[in-house]
Amino acid sequence: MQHNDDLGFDSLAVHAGKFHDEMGSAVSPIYQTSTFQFENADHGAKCFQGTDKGYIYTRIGNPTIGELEDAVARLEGGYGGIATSSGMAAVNIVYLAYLAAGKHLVAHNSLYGPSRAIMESLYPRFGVQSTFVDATDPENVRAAIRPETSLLFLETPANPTIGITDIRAVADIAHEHNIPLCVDNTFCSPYLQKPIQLGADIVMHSMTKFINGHADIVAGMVVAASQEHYQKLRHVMVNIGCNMDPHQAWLTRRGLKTLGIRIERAQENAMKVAVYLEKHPKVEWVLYPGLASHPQYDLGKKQMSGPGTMISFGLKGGLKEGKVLMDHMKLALLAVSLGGIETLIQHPASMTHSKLSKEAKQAAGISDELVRLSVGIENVEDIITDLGQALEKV
Ligand code: LCS
Repeated sequence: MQHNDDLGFDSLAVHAGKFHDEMGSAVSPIYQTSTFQFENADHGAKCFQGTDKGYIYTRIGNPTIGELEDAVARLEGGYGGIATSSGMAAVNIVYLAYLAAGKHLVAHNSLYGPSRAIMESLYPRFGVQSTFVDATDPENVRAAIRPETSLLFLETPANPTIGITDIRAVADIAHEHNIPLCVDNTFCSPYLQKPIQLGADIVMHSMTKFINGHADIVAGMVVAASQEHYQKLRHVMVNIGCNMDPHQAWLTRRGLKTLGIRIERAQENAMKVAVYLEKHPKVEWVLYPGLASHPQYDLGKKQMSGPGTMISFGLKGGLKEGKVLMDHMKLALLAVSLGGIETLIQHPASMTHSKLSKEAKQAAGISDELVRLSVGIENVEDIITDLGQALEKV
């Protein structure tokens, strides 16, 4: 599975993973099948023993899903990919592969809500402990490590605080302690950030976001840097049964082809929107990795190839003002999720992070005035006009 790619990112995004099709179709067909026929009993036995690479059953492997796994793994520079039914399924197979009764997770305190919430509500039932720290200072990660720590987990930039963590610094700490590091690369996609090159052992994605990019799929991916990690993770996915469906994989593979150009356009828009918001009298602060005011601006420039399309900003006022803004947006959709071609706006305090206690919200840096914007590929003048008219109502 290891490749030495000399193709550029966009060329790989279009072509990587494509398998030979006897009909010569330009686009790989969808193998919409749950099971595969063996030629005879011996062939069946060899497939199960692994001495023949033939397909067996779609939960275990399928050519359409395999094409997507191969493409994303190559874009991330990893050994192999494991596609999952959702981003949360990807998070869970990483947790299940490396955590067990008596083991301990150290993670960044600002994660996508459920990635953290399950560590507090579900995993303690199985004897798993966790510590959440502000990993934007890697020394906090070092200080939280215990003898039983068996996984480090980061999200950078983090959802929704846009805090940036130094992947290389945390990977060095992880490896000093012989602990694997997983990075949730959802906010960047491999187009903007390659955690494996920075030392991560595992990368995961909600492909619901940038990789598919069209807001019509829920999907996840785990990419392992080595064969050892790959086998461990695939074993969990196959046995938990959180595999992707072939049709979902085919649509996601199609979306992936335009990842680079979608991000370029949305990122160009996001930069202009961020500059506009920073000057707006009703906006208290703006967090965007492309603005010099971002606290980890230099680190972002170093480890990401562009600032991305996600902006968080604080409205003067708070909860009430945030809701007024939401209610007056016309072009931007008032919706959760991110990374699609359409601009989405949401208010974490009343939406994605509403289940967290006040203290947990505070610890994760989520204030009542925080508004999150996922900038799309529309004409930027229209996005700015929309924000402008809604801000006037606040
Ligand atoms: N990781 C990150 C960074 C995410 O933003 C999300 C979803 C997930 C994992 C989970 O992926 P899913 O199962 O939804 O594919 N983020 C969402 C958000 O910010 N709003 O709605 C979903």
